[in-house]
Amino acid sequence: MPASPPKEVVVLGAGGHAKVVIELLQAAGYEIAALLDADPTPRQVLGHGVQGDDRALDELRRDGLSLAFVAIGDNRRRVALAEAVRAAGFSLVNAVSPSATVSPSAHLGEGVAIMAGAVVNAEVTLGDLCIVNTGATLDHEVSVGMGAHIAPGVAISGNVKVGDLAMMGVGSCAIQGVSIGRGAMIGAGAAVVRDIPDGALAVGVPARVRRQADA
Ligand code: JB2
Repeated sequence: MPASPPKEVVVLGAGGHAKVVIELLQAAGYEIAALLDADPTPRQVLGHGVQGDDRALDELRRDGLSLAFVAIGDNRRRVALAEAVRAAGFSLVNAVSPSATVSPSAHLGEGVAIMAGAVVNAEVTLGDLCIVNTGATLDHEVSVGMGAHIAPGVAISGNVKVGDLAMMGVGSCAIQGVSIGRGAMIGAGAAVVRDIPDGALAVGVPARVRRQADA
C-alpha cells in the first residue's frame, strides 16, 4: 500500500512552547506547513521560517491548508487565538508525544498538547486546548478544563477537577478528589489538599489561597 501523504499543519506561536510542539507534531507524522507569530520578523525556529503573523491565516486556508495548532503557553491568549483560527476554517489537531502514556479510555478534546513522559490514566478527560506538560501524571477520572495548563512534573491524584484556564505550576500536586477552580493558579511545588476557588492564587504546602481574582 502506498504511504499516505504527510498531514500539513499551520503552527501559531514561535516561542519556546512552539519548539516543543513542533517536535511532537513531527513525531506524530505531521509536516509543518507554516509558522505564524505575532512578531513576524523573519527568523528560523527549529529550521522552520516564520512566515508572517495571523493575518496570513485566510490566505493559507485558501491555499488548501485546514489543520492548525495553537502553540502559545499563555492560557487566555491560546484560547482566544484558537477561536480566531477555527473561525478562519481550520480544525485543531492534537500534539501527543509518542513517549506519553495515554489510556485508551481517556477522552481528549481538540488542540491538546501532551508532552514526553506524561501519564494520562483511565477515564481522564482533557478539555480543548489544554496542556499536559513534560512528566505530569493524571490519575483515574481526573478532568482538566478547556485551556488549562498542567506544568512539568505535576502529580494529580484520582477524581480531581481542574477548571477551565487554570494553571498548575511546575512540580505542584493535588490529592484525590479536590477541585481547582476556573482560572486558578497553583504555585510551583504547592500541595493542594482542599478545594481552590475560581480565580485564586494558591501557594505552599499545604496550598493556601493568597489572592482572589476574577476567574
Ligand atoms: O496572537 C498571537 C500571539 N501572541 C503571542 N498570535 C501568534 N501567532 N503568536 C503570538 N504570540 C507569540 O507567542 C509571541 O510573539 C511569542 O513569539 C510566542 C510566545 O513565546 P514565549 O517563548 O514567550 O512563550 P511560549 O508561549 O512559547 O511558552 C511559554 O509557555 C510554555 C508552556 C513559556 O512560559 C514556556 O517556558 C512554557 N514551557
